[in-house]
Amino acid sequence: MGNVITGEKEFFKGIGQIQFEGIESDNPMAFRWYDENRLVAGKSMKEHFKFACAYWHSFVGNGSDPFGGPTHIFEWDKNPDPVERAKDKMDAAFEFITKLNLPYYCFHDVDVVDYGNDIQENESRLQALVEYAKTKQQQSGVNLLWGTANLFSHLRYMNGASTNPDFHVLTHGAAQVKAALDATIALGGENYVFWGGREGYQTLLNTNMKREQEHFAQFLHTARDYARKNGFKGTFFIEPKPCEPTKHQYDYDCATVIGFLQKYKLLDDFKLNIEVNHATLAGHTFQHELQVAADAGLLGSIDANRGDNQNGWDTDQFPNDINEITEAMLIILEAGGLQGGGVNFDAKIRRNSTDAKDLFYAHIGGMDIFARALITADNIMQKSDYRKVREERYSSFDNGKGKEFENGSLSLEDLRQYAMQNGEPEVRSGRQEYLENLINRYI
Ligand code: XUL
Ligand code: CO
Repeated sequence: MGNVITGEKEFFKGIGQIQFEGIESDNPMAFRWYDENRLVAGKSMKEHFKFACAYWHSFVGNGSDPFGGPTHIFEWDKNPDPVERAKDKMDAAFEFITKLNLPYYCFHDVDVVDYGNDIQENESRLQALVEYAKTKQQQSGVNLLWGTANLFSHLRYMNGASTNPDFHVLTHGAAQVKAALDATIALGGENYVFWGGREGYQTLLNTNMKREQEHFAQFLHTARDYARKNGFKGTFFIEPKPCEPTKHQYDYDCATVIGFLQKYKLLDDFKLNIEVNHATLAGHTFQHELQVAADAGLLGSIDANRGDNQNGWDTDQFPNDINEITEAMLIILEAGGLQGGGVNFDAKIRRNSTDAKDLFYAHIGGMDIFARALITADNIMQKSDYRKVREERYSSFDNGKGKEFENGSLSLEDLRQYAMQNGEPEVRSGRQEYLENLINRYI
């Protein structure tokens, strides 16, 4: 366990460091499954997950929604000076992160410190906070999983940033990405994320989709070149999302992004950051998106949250569905883990969750559900016939004519000949209910 780091003031008073107490524990402020040093499938839980706290939801998002203002009144949001206020917020952030023993955090530039309209002033504010964060990271051992730039909130980005029809707007996005990359590099950030906030369109009536996507690709190449030139060794992640805030986002889903990365020759530097609620908005399951990324060798990182089965928008709730996360962990384990990334809680407590403890409950629940899912998935892989059932389903391709087909050595006439000689195929069950029960048995 690392040290708890507080500033001059303690913000989460009366809450100590959260401990692992095991499944017999009745303490809601303890981990029941997440034991960072426990080895599962040859790696500690800490290494498997690389859990990260999302700065924006936990320390900036204040419970406001389109129908009402803030309900989360932050003690750290009081100082009138933007840099001092940002330092208070960072004190609160590192206190929270170290009390939960989270090994990582993630931020957008404007989460860390408020930006105005002066590029140089914004850069100097961010640099001041980077210096402050360096000390905090050293004291605590907490690391930056990824940095990013918010290219969607400022009014200038209402038509996108790198896909904006106005070149001038694109240059402001570039200035922000440069500063966010500098900050990520200075803090030893392990990855850098591009979520295409408003990179999409509202109507094709005013949109040249092809040109916008070319600009997007060129922008990514330019940012990549800058970061590499300045010593960034980490991975860039694209985070797919099909819609919201724009009607149609260019990074629709994993398959779309993989095609884009291939077309614009970005596969050497970019992988995917997959978010649960973005997957479901795209009409997929989280598992589907993970599998698409894993099959392409691009399973980089995860934004953990969940949607709501009745609501069609990005509710960003904390994960709590053991079946969904167990199925996800099966895919992640089979893929050999996440490539460079971790599990970032891109999730927010509800507008009416107003106790200081609520943010702790939310993260404890999320970490425990992943830990329990990992243990379950590993048991399924080790002890059950899960893999065997799946492999046997394809066994007709393992040898003989099936293998020859896979190798590309059979013609269409050869295939016809096989069908003629062998008559009607046997009826074979897909055994879905058997497999669904198997998952529940191991949970
Ligand atoms: C928005 C979203 C973002 C990205 C980072 O839906 O997921 O918070 O994760 O820009
Ligand atoms: Co996200």
